[in-house]
Amino acid sequence: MSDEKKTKETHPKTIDPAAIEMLKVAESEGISTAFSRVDEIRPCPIGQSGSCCKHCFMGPCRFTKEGSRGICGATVDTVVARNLARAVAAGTSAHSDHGRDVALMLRAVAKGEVKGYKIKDEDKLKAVAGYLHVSTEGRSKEEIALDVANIALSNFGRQEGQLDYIDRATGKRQELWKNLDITPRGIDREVVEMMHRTSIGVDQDPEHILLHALKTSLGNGWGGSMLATDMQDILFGTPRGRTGKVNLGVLKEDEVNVVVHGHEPLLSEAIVAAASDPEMIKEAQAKGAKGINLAGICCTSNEILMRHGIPPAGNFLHQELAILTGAVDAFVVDVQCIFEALADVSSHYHTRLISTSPKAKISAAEYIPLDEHAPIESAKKIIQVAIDAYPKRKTTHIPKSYSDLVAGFSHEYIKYMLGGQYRATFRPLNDAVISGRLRGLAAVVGCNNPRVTQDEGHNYVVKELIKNDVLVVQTGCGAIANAKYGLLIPEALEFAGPGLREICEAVGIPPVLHVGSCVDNSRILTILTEVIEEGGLGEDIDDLPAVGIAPEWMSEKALAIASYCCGSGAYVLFGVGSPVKGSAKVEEILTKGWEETVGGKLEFEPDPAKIVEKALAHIQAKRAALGLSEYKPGKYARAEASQVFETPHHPGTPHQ
Ligand code: NFS
Repeated sequence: MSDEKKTKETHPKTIDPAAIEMLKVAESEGISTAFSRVDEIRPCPIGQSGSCCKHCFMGPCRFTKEGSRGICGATVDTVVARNLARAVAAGTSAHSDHGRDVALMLRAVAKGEVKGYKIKDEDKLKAVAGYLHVSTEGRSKEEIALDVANIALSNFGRQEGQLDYIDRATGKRQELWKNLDITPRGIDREVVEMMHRTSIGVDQDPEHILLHALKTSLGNGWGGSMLATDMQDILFGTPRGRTGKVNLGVLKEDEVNVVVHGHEPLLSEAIVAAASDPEMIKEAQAKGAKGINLAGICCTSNEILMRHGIPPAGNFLHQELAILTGAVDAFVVDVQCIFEALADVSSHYHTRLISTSPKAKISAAEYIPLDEHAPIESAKKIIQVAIDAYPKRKTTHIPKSYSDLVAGFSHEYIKYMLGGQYRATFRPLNDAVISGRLRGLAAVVGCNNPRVTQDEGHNYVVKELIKNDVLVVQTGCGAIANAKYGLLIPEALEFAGPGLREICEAVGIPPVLHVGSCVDNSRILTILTEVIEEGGLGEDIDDLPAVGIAPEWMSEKALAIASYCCGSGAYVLFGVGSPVKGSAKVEEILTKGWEETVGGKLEFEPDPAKIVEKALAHIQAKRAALGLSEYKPGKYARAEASQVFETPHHPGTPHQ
């Protein structure tokens, strides 16, 4: 106990120089942030381990002793399983409700009801129409898009049968899901059933509860999230490689700074357009600013970074820090991962906090709702608020730290990079893994969590993996984390092992690929499935020398992602701590149990060094099972450590 206490009080807050600088500002101005509040609130050890049942008002029942029972007689195993299952349902609902809104927007655009938005990516539309069996012959893109949107919407409320994208999984996986009866029928249906089963006195078998958690989460990965990704690509364009910058240093002293935070690109896309509108820029100049500077936080930032190169000002734990610079004129939020504390922090500055979603009322914020029929008009109103606020700026403190990055690695773009325009293929990637140049693949994703040092886990894990010739893809706040330390640029190959370096140099990609926002983890499912279909690496995702890691997770969405990755066959390692520590039985179901039934498993391992060890051991075991040549470090090392990139010190290192 005392050990645990000591860790919490003494671990450094962050490894990011920009954050360190801003935390000094917060301290000197007496403003609390998540970094300081985390010291004031100790997590309840019973709730933290999943051993508190609040599902009825006879309790809450806290399970503190071996063999104790709830008032209804529930065992701790049932309760821990229920708590995890509910988190998975909540996470699934967040991603999927986002997907629903995108489908509704696509339908409105197809009907010509949205001023300023049109279907941007016809190739993607046709590809998606193919998955959904919508005919394209001789039809306008609007006609196709209307069918696509309607079918997408039908996936949410479907009562029987299966989600349309289930067909996109390998044949073997589809068969497995069918046999286990975990093929999701309708996205909403599985979430509702999960809530029902975990209410008082229903499902009382931990394994059975968690099987439905898998089914629910598969409705996220192969449903809500995958639909969100696809419809966003159709509407706003499929990401392609582009360069950008990241961290608080992207804020500008002499321009109107607008920061967007949240998740859905439906409004932020319009804000990108409005911020470059010559009329708006003229307005800004009339107030003495040189222009309008747009930046982002969290996943809405990833969306506009991937498609427009708009710079992230930071990840999850940077949201308050951005406002503390005193240089943010408008801080615009939609849904998810938005600290309620933003209202308090912005009250110390001239910053206008603007909420935009009818789903998320923020008492102290101004409300400028997204007008679904005229998003650009809503965006202009928001930019105008920022322009009007600009002259009221007081002292500012913008850290100079920023780094360069490359983003935009949709699965389409990765295939294009590997094979070219006409032969887009994963073949070179498969061959590299088969020959042992690449040891394997890893997806390192997820949040920041102030219970651990910000970005330290992300940075350590990814650096170790690339050193060991593992190609890394990243999404969400993890991608922003490592972008800050220069790992998302080709210069990061200086940290890569010789085999990975050779492949990346030949193809012209960095060793760490930014695949997008958290709903874009569905792109990773597509990549893994296509890698399998390319041949030579087994029959299904659980055959691949690949792992999923979330070193600093905190949200229910992360648990939903972990579950669908496991359900799809992946080995997933989560850092920080275990939300199922209260039940050895549940821990066993998530590891041994799931490995036997679905081939994937979920393990919680707080030590980043052990995460890397376990990941590499898993990759090695999968290589051996496939009969691949044993990976020999150094086999492909060149005589001298020459580099294609001349910069001796990569410019991505955050500078103070
Ligand atoms: Ni993902 Fe994106 Fe970030 Fe975590 Fe929150 S922004 S949906 S939940 S904190 S990675």
